[in-house]
Amino acid sequence: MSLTTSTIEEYDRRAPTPESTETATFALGCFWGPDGRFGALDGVVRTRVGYAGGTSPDPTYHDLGDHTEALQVDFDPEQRSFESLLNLAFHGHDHTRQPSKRQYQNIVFASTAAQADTIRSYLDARGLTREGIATRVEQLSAFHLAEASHQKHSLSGRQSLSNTFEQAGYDDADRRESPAAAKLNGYAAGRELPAGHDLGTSTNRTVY
Ligand code: MHO
Repeated sequence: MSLTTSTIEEYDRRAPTPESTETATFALGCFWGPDGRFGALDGVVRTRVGYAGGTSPDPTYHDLGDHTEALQVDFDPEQRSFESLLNLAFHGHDHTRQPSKRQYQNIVFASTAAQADTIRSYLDARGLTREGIATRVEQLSAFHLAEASHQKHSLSGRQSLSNTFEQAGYDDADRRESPAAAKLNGYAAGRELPAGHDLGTSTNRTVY
């Protein structure tokens, strides 16, 4: 494993710009897990965790109000579809029941009319309706960023990886929005990174 500051900087420089990505928002229980799961995927460029689904104006981790822990995924529509993310979201939870705590409920958000259509046809194709499932299907009204300590949480547990971001001069917001951090957070959470996105995590082995 040889992560260097220039590996991070170079990866982030080459990543699709925020203007060329689309954003999907899901609430799937504690947001640490899905941050790593989705961040590791090919075609997912940036991730961030926060609070959504409620009306309280200023939620924090210790005072969520009526909000739920949620994840935002910026994806490159040329490499990955909203539907594939939706499919992963549905495979990552039980749509027949909700945790009793609002903090951990499952919500599929639509932020555009096209996403709302995709959600409707996804459910239709499976004989489901938004009223017939426990999972909430909602229009996204606001996404409130969670505290820096919750962003890329698995990555924070890997001192040597985390230090490299610091050495590269990344502040909390830079790290949160870093495409390299999304991938390395997935790696730190135990996910395999797609070819071309391993950032030096896979050691080259000589095959005899
Ligand atoms: N019980 C977990 C939940 C954290 S998650 C961000 C913990 O505190 O370790 O809700």
